[in-house]
Amino acid sequence: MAENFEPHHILVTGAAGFIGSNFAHYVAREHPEVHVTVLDKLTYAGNIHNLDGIPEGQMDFVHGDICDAELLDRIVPGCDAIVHYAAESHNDNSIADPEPFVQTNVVGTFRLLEAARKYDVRYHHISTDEVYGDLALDDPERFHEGSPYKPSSPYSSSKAASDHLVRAWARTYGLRATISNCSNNYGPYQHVEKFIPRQITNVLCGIRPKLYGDGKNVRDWIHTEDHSSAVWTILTKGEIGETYLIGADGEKSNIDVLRLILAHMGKAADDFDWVRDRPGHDRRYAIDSTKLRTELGWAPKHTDFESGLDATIAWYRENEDWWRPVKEATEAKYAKQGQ
Ligand code: NAD
Ligand code: TDX
Repeated sequence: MAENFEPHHILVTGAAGFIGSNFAHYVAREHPEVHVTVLDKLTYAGNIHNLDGIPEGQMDFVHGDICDAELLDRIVPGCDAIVHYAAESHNDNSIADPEPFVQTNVVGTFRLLEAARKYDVRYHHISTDEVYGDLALDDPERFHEGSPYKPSSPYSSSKAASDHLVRAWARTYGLRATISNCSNNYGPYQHVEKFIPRQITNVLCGIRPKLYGDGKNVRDWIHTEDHSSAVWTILTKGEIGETYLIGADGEKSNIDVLRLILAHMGKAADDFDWVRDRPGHDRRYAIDSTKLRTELGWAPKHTDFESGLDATIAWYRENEDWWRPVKEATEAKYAKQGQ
């Protein structure tokens, strides 16, 4: 195991979004001695209120673009680590309009790597299991650190490109970098464009949930808090230059997840619409996280998906003010796509 790294001041990009804000809350709660600087462009997916409750002295917020090299020159030198979450993150959007994905996910990562290299700052890269493509439903294999890259969508290919940049910067320039590839996250603050919050808020609005294709596609669900603890573990104990896969053995078909949501919200099992499939729709993701568990001693805490889902449903019920302002526009966009 590598020597422990003790960060004092972390730059967290994209922390006004879903997973980054959960990580900022996690650090503020579990490691209050660490200062967090958030850099976020506040795109449609960012909401500064996701950071409400983090004590002022522990965090500062910079509104800006990761592609802005001059801005990075001002904020990176004061930090001893960068944890890079900022991204265009939604597959369906990447199919409708891929350009922002190349700009933010590829060019933005390049700018951050250059800043990390210039100021010799430790860098942790947040990526996705989607870079490995998909698995057949009956394949006994799961993704592992040696799986070949085979991305399917403009989103996942832009994330794959960014992973390759990080590997090259680590090998060629000796950048102190690590990478993690995580499976599908769920929990509070997730945008209503994504599968689980879309269906929960549809039910709350009296709209029938929408299921793509045959509903048999499988995702490997992990609670976002477990993703945060894994990233913290890799940042502080991970071996420089290494990649770690993050997953919590949460494989479920979309139709099973939807039926759980319907049951937990008092709806009939067939109270949803089948809609047009996503072009290029990945069939199944599944993560083998043995390396992270055995080498770094990490384990997930939220191992009961149904109780995590219940808590997530309760969060959306209690936080209608948070999601209501963006719900209508999100559904209008889907309606145009026949989804
Ligand atoms: P999100 O869309 O909820 O949030 C993205 C955040 O990045 C937003 O706050 C947005 O304003 C910000 N941002 C976008 N472009 C920016 C730019 N150019 N400069 C600065 N900020 C910018 O995304 P998420 O679901 O929280 O995903 C976060 C990261 O985790 C992404 O890198 C994603 O690829 C990765 N990931 C997500 C999942 C998942 O299930 N959602 C799983 C594995 C990995
Ligand atoms: O309305 C829907 N109906 C439906 O059946 C939506 C929005 C989705 N789906 C299906 C498509 C997928 O099989 O549900 C599954 C999950 O869809 P998304 O929430 O869009 O997630 P996914 O495409 O799997 O990607 C997510 O996990 C990996 C994140 O959005 C990525 O950022 C992450 O890298």
